[in-house]
Amino acid sequence: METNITFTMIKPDAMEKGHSGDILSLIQKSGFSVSALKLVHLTKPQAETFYSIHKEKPFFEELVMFMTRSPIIVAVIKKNNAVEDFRKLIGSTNPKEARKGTVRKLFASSMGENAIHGSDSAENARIESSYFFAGNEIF
Ligand code: 3AN
Repeated sequence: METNITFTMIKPDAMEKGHSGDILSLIQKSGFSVSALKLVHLTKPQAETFYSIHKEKPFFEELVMFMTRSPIIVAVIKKNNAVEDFRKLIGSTNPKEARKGTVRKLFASSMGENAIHGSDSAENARIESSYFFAGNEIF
């Protein structure tokens, strides 16, 4: 499995607060290059499909409502050891536990509204990238 790409989303809370430029800058300064990027406004079915792994969780409905609230940026980014290094850069799911300098420490406000997504495995990075950039051979 290729490990040099991962998939990210800059979530509605960060977009609404105008943090997308600072987040993309931090990502690039941390050694990632952008292979594909676009602005999308998720529909309810798209958000439900993307997060289907969480459909039994108590926060699922809240998560879908949040992710469809405003346009988001979705991107495929590249670097050696991308998945692991990007999870370190974004920080813990709970921003209160996120380490200093991480995206979530800097820009997230809560577990639900935590600014950014990063794939948790190389396989999921490929699946999630294909979901938004199907048929795209540039990454
Ligand atoms: P991560 O985004 O760090 O991989 P996951 O995969 O456990 O975290 O959760 C996916 C998303 O579901 C999170 N980014 C967050 O927006 C939401 N979420 C997770 N746990 C909670 C929770 N306890 N309450 C509300 N939303 C949550």
